[in-house]
Amino acid sequence: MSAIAALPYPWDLPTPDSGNTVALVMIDMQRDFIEEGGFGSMLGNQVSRLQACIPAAQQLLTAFRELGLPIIHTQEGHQPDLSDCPPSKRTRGNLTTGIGDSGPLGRILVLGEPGNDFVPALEPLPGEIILPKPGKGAFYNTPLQEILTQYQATHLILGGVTTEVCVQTTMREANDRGYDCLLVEDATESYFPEFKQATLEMVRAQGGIVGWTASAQTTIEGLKAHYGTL
Ligand code: C5J
Repeated sequence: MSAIAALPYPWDLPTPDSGNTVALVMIDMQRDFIEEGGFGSMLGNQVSRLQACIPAAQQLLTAFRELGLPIIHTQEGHQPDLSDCPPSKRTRGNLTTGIGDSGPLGRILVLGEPGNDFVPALEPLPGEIILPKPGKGAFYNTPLQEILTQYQATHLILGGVTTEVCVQTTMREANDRGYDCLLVEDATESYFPEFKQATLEMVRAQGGIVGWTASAQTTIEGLKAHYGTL
């Protein structure tokens, strides 16, 4: 049995006296993916689909804030001169307006532009880490591992968009680096429902080959039971 009955066995949280902790990694909850006029819609996606995961993502953020646990918000985007954007990324997707071009939300997928900001409901609070990242995985070309080491994080809870692209890539990178990962099912979303479903199934297959999944409610109950405020 898991020490935390709510969470999927054998996923477990570090004990409060171990010095280790669990961090929330909220992936790319940005206007560029979730609102019309950004990168996601320029690629032809129905971006409103992603809004479904905002309430559960908010609940997770609230729980981590109440418990004083570390929160990292990743932000996919490129430097204004696009020096960190490989040409292969710019040429994908039959775009008329592509990465670096001007769109309704400013320059597409460029750091500092309005479209690259977080959706208002999920704005980071002071003290929370904002991690710009040029790739799909949040460990690629970022200081994420050093940040997690400073926090002594051994366990990661993940949410964000999109499930099968940046969320799954980051979860796989984290798994290879030895982190125990839990993906929160209703706090993540995809433009393609079948890809989301497949991702949830493939990460927890084979006894948790990449990690585990649970609902936001189950996750928050587990966190609060473990860290003390239920
Ligand atoms: C994509 C992401 N889909 N955050 N980025 O390009 O998943």
